[in-house]
Amino acid sequence: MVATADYDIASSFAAHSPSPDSGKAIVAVADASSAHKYQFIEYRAAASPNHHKNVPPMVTQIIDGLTKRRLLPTDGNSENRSLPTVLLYDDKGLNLFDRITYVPEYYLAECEIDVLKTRTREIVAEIPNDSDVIELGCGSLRKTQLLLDALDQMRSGITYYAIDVMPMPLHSALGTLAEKYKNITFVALCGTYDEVLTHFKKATRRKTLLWLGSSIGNNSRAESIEFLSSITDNALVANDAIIIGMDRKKDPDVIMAAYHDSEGLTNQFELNALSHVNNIISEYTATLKGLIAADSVADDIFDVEKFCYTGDYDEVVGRHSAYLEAREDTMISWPRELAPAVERICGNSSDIAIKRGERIYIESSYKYGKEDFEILAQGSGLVHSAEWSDSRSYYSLNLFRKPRSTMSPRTDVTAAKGANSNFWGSVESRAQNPLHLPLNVMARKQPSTIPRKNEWEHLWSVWDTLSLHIIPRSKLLDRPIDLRHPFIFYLGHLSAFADIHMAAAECTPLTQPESFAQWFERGIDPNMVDPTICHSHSEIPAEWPEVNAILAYRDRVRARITNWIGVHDETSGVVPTADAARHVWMAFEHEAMHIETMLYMAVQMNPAEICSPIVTTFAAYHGAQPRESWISYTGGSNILLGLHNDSEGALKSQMLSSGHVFGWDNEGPSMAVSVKPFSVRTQPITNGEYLRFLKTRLSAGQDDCDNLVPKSWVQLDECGDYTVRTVVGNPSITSTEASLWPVFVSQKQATAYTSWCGKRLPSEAEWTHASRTYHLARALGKSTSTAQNSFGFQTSQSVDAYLSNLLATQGIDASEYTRAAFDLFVPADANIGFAHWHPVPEATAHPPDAYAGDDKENGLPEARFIGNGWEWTSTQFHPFDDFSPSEMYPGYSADFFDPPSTSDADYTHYVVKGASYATHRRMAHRQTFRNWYQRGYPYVLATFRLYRRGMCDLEPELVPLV
Ligand code: AVJ
Repeated sequence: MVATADYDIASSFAAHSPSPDSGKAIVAVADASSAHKYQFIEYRAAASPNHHKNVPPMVTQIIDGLTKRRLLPTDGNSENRSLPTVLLYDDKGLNLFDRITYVPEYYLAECEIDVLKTRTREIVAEIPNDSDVIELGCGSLRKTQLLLDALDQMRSGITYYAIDVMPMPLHSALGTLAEKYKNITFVALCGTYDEVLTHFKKATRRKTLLWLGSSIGNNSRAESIEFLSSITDNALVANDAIIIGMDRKKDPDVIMAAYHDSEGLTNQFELNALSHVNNIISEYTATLKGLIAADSVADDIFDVEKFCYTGDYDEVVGRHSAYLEAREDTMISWPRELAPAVERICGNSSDIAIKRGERIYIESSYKYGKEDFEILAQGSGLVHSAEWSDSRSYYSLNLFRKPRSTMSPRTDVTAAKGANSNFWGSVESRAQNPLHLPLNVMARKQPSTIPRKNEWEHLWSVWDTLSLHIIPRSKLLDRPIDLRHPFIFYLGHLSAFADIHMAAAECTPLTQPESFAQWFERGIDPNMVDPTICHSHSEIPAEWPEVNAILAYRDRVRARITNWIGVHDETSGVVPTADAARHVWMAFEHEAMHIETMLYMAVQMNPAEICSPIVTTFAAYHGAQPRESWISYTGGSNILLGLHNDSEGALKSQMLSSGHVFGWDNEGPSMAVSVKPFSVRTQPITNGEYLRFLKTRLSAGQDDCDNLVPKSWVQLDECGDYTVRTVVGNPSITSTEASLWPVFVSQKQATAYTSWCGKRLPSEAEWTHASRTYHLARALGKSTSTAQNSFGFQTSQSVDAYLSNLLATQGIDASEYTRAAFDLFVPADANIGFAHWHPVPEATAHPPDAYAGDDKENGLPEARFIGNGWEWTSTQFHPFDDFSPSEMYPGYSADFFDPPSTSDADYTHYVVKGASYATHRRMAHRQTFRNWYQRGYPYVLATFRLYRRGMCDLEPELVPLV
């Protein structure tokens, strides 16, 4: 990790102290001339006594980098010698960099200052009174002061900490600041981030970390995730925030100009690293000779004159790389005194011949796109909760918060740090590769055939947040949805259901008390039209057991699960039977589904009684309308629905095979259907659009309006402004981003809307075909670079035809994918698994970014079929042909199929597809997962989008009425 914000070479020399508290000395700096002081806390471990005998780490790194050629992170296939980036920042380098921040081409500095100036109120709103603000690195006074000005005026009780490995920059910065801001307490922390930051874990005050200046850009994506992960784990508690300055992906010419300024400052700045190397080496050689550095004869290893600076921008990766290139053949000759060290590091100490044109890598500057913010957040256990950017969207400050709990698996960066991975997971993991797709579309990590231990732990932490924090103890007997039991039932239900299936998997007795398995086995879902109609369910006890007794039971069941997973873990080699694995999967997905049920029940509580799981601010909405776009599909006659290889009967008594995918009984057996040409709007109907529909109906004097008001809304006043229900607050539909969220309604309400505008809901088959085709085309389009793929998506083309072309470039027969139940290629920034605790604006509702780095070159309109909300279909919930109910849980689906003779008008349950923000990632990825609800059920996190028959281009009148 390059020590950053405003760098210091010494970071690399600093020793790492194992315990943050060990070498700590508090030195209060008393400036005699002033009453205003700052505290100076020393965290650096005392220099080790035999330090001088060892080769300094920086010298070692220099030798190592110059003697070995490496594939640099994400650098394709060119191997280069390299120098540590931090070498750019000696005194001269710092000065040059400071001058760079004033040249017009280097827009980053100006943009950051612009953001700090224009968005001050929003930024300060995120920093509470009596909290700590901690800057990583000792920031430039120019921008730090902008923030401190505002904090000084608008906040009280703020302590500002600056961290640096060297004392001098701290003294000079804090000396000035402490003098200027009487309202703020200043503390200097001297040490590496590792040394200093753990100190804050114990702090009781709220805190906001600042990592400004696009310093993050010097680290590869994997390094950034690794660094932020460790901050999340070691320095942050729930609701703490980190604000990171990030340069956005944009027009490559703009970026190239920033790193090749006309005044030639960047050139001097980069080349200065070579002089810095010369200084470090000759200083060290002098100490070996026993001379004082100043007296030594220069032993320059580089002939700086023979090098020039070159840089290039990789648009796909989003990274500028800087190199020092030899202008003619030259030698790196090691001083004699250094020979033993060089020999030890690389095996021989001969001079290095550098050929003309060879490039030595020195620096990367990574740029970020919209999707990258989410990948970074989720990969490091954070929630991306705000972006403040300048008017051109060139640069942004991004606010990330640590949530109380998360279902996002951390990114495994070990693989990504390897040399040749320029793909950082913008498509999530998938189960199989039945189409033999190119490896770069495949995720690094395959999902396991049984749920992993950490996935269970994620489930449990989210469940506990929901059931024990969001819903206060005093409300556990409440019943916000009268078609459901009180909350407390579900507290017992999850454990009882899991226990029954674990007992079956292990052929062992139920966990004590066994009565819990009876009372809590099955909940209720009565018919809404006739509530006396209800499937069989548990008899509820006269009085609910004590909460603590239920929690103790929960813990015993969890221990049992942990134990089973430990025994059958992938690495253990103990393979379970397919039956046992199915029981465990049922327990897992059942629990995941109930998290969502509990969430939408909590959403229906009195908002004043909900304890928010994370501090969230909703962005203001300025009235920009969603950008409408439609895409078409040709369809076909042999499109397969459902999972074909998970027949409970056929797998009985077999061992679980690797790569096996679990599905519920209603997902099989697979069935071929045909789909006629159709078109679909790329984004679902938003709250804003639905509100306009409602108002139109009202003004037309329609009397069904009460039934049309979504239960996901709360009416504020008679004038008809509404807010949207979430567990993190109730944002207004007219004045916040909630206007651009998909609306959550019942299927009846959805149908009222579609018929009002002359469209319809999709069938299950259409939805399935649309989503899997689209997301595969999208992923493949991204991975096959424009070079290979000279054709882009044509607006008049169908998505399936476009996909066929793409597949053909890979030698894959297009008909294959309509027959395979592979996991969906869910974009990594999909709002699933509580990436956010609320919906987010539909991507296409944003005005197009200056340069989003999206699928621009391929021209495929952006759409998301997965995440935010489930989607209603027009398909009645019937079994597939030859369905047989699971023997392990016979009523799971069968209890909800209406009798085949039911007339369409009376049909109760309809299929819902996709995933909401509260849906577990595993289920969100499984294209065959089928959900169902009664069509009048208004509480589910389900939205809808418009479909119509035929291709868009054949139907020129296809302009939506809204
Ligand atoms: C200080 C890392 C933000 O990468 O843009 C400026 C350094 N290098 N010109 C960047 C830099 C070349 C800068 N950062």
